[in-house]
Amino acid sequence: MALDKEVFKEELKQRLRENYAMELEDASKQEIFYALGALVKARYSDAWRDTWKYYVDKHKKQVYYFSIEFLPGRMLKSNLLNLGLLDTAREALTDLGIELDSLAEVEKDMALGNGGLGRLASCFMDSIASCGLPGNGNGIRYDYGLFKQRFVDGYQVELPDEWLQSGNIWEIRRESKAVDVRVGGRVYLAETIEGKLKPVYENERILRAVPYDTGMVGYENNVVNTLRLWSVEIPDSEEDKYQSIQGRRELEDLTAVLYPDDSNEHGRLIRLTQEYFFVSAGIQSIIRHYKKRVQKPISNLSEYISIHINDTHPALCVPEMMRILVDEEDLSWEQAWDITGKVMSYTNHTIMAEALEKWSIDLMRRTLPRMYQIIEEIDARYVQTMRELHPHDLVERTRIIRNGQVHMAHLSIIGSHSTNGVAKLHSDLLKSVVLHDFYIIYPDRFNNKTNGIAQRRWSQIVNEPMSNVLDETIGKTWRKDSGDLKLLMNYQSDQAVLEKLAEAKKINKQVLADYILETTEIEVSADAIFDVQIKRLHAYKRQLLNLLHIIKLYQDIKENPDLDMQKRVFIFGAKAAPSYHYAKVIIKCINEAANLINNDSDIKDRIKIVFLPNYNVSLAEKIIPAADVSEQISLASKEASGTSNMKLMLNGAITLATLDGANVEIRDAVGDDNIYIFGLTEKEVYEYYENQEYSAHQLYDENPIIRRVLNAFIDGTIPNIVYEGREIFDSLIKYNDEYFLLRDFDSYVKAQEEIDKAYGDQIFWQKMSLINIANGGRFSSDETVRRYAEDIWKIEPKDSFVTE
Ligand code: 26Q
Repeated sequence: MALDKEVFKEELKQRLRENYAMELEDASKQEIFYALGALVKARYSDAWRDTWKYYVDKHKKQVYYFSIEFLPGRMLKSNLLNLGLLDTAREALTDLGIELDSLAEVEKDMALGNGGLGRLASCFMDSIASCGLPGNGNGIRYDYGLFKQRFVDGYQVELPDEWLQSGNIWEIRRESKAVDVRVGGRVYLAETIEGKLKPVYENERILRAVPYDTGMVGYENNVVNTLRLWSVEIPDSEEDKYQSIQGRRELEDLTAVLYPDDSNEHGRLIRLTQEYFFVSAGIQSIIRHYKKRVQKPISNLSEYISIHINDTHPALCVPEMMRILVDEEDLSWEQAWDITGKVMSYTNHTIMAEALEKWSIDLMRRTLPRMYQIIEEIDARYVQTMRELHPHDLVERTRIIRNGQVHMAHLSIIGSHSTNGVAKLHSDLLKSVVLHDFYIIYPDRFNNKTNGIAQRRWSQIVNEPMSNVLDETIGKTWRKDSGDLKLLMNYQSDQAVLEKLAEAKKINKQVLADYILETTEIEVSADAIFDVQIKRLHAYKRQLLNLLHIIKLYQDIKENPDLDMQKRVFIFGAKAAPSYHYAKVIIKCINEAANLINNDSDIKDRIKIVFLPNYNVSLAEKIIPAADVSEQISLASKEASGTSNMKLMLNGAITLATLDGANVEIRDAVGDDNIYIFGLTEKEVYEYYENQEYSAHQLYDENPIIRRVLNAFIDGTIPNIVYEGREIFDSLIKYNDEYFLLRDFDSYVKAQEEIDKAYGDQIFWQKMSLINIANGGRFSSDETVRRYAEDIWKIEPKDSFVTE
């Protein structure tokens, strides 16, 4: 696989001549990027075909990961790294007077996801290939990814993300693999000559689903799996039905945009059609492949295929598989149901009630009539079976169709053999609270799979200075096996190593400081603590608690101008769903507080607020290596796992956290002395829910510091937020502070004070940082997908490889 630097240069020049009829000297960055992309793609195309052929020839069981979101970000450097070409490419380009990093910036972020769930799917794609596991992704090729965020007068403004404008080098359109998807119309059952009931469709619309495949390149193992994303088109046979421009538009809109809401379901018709579209296309193409290539009886399907439902958005996998097995493959209902349950597995990513998907019967029946009939049958049989085994009310609470709605989580659990949460605490809460009823019925189906991250991307690719220090200190094996980061524990008292790590961090902070200056015109010092909160904006994640503390610091300094404290830069990155009013109010308030504080000469640069616009994967890659403090401050029990917490610790940031999601496991990994924990525990939160004795108003009345901070929102201290400040104030006082910010405030402030003190002792701080890096390896998504493979999917890695 190795490629000589000189050969690399020649090939690049050759591609430029062929594709652009150009010499290197005359080519733009854009053109060089595309030539390089083509070169990289050519390097893995043989392995891609061979991998596919290997799975077919060896009758390998494969998993298909169905997800309505994938968030890979940029792929150039990751592909180069995995092909073992990163150093060669960098050196070759340097010889040609080109900087790889600036070339890589040409690539548009592939942002076909909102946040955690979509990014997790992409980390899994990397790890599945890197572990040599037979697995593929199935999703939607949105023409527009998640909106681009700008700030105008401190308000969020959304702009379209035109990521496909100059083409996408990584994808291959596979017209020959297109399938038809039927929606709308009416379906009734008619008797065939053999006396069977078969569905007859009337007035339905036919959508053509065209797949675009992208190679998922494994790390130095010659494995290339497939991410298949579907795009809608109008089939030739339907051309005459779409005479009007408007009719065409409506259809073509189906895969035009990603829904930008990661926490609220809106029950929109297009969304439901999107869900069915990629589910039906995906399952049809799996079955077609099975019949054509695997060539085993359909009754053996579960021995060769496993389908994963990533949150409930692809829950229609269950009835769609039933439809194909019963309507098209002529299996009995019982046999089809048995197969479907064995094939399907489901991950839950949230316990927030408002994010649980439900569709009205009416909408479901109108949009997907055959799906609705099948769901009704599943529901009726579920009730019939369970009635004999469980109390009436338990069966009623857990059935799929209830109160005029179809419950997608119920469908996913009932129609699969495995339901998992994404961190220990989250999985326990599913069993004890959120899905407790189902746990009584199906105790064996519940399990935990703690999330993980693509370690190579989130260390080697994004943080070269740190990676070099690691190489010098513990050798290079950690690059392949992140468990070897543990070796770093032997150096926790080695002054020289601590200093080198600190220097690496300083370099990263200076790079970020330069970026901050360039994009926001705010000057920050790389000597300050870089305190980072990066995630979607949501009330439960409590960015507002962070802001309350900053306001307190501001007021402290105003009162005592000589206050002794470490310099701190508070860095935010967060998009709000366009329809999420309260989240947008918080953005405005952070931006106005930033204006106030950054320009107040009394503050003398001791605190700065930087809200970087358009947080996405690429921006995360800039921020994470430069972070000193990782803010993971959600109300305990609300964040299912979190994954930026893992990325930040791996890069040596110290976690400041509630005992929520995977923070609990991070604490277990680094020990109490190397993390700052504060706030209510999940148990205490639930106790408050039971006793209903929380009074935010009382805290406001009794605590002068809280009072002064909150008053800053309504007394003009923070300018330009007359309405927004009032809304914040009311949400906390009038509406009793749903997420217990004021209850956790004191303990948060205390933890922040400890951090301030700790940073003053650099050796102490650097040691904590080292311990965090050393223990980051346990959160590798390689490990996570191996557990899915063994416990749930029952798939095996490709046996040992011979590298050329
Ligand atoms: C549902 C219905 C209608 C429209 C949109 C949605 C929708 C879309 C996206 C609901 C939820 C999401 C995304 C959820 C998500 O990202 N959850 C996060 O998943 C991460 C990976 O497991 C966890 O680490 C985070 O804790 C969790 O919040």
